[in-house]
Amino acid sequence: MLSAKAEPYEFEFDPATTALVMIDFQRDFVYPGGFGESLGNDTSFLLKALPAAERVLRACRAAGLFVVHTREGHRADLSDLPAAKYERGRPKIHIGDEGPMGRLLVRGEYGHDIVEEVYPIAGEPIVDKPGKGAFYATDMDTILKTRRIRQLIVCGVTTEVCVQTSVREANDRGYDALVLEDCVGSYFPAFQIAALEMIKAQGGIFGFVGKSEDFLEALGQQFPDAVAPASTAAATA
Ligand code: C5J
Repeated sequence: MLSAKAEPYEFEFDPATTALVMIDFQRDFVYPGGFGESLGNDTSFLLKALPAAERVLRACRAAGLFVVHTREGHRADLSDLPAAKYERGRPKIHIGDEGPMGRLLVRGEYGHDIVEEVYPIAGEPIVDKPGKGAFYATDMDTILKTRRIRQLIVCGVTTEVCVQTSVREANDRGYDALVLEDCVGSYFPAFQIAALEMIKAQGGIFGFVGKSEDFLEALGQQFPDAVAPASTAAATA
């Protein structure tokens, strides 16, 4: 069992039963012209989470951890899009309308897909979800239980919406989740802080919060090569 510095206390995890969950790193959220911007948000805030999330993803791959990605989006015919979600925010451009990256939040469109920096590779399932939570109307729980996963390391966007909803759902299903605070992003600095506080309050009411460097240090106890910077790994190979 490895132990990573975290709040409210150390996060203990067994790499064999731990999955990295990468939530909604989609162009529609992190780039201008997508769904996030259609709701009036400044997307540049979310890009801050990408470099650390990419480092964690590379290390987890090298250490052999199971990796799962999620995407929020809808069927091309919008048959799984509730009217309430379509109308909410009274945006000028709605889900399903044509934008500069294709139809907003529609599966198969360029904007719906994951950004290159953290793009899934073979063996990493992508869970397409119609809602905010990774477990609602998806096979996420089946995928994790089939691999006997019990602990989750969580990166993604946005902190107070899809990340937090997914962590709450994971908690109710018996998983322990560690949210890496520098690997999650919000359009609202105040919500970033509040969302992370909520997770770790009351003794970790629905999870743990830590920093990527502390998680990587813990992972490096068992897999030193996996967390070594690329140049160091090459020099020692
Ligand atoms: C939102 C998400 N913010 N992925 N989705 O609508 O957090």
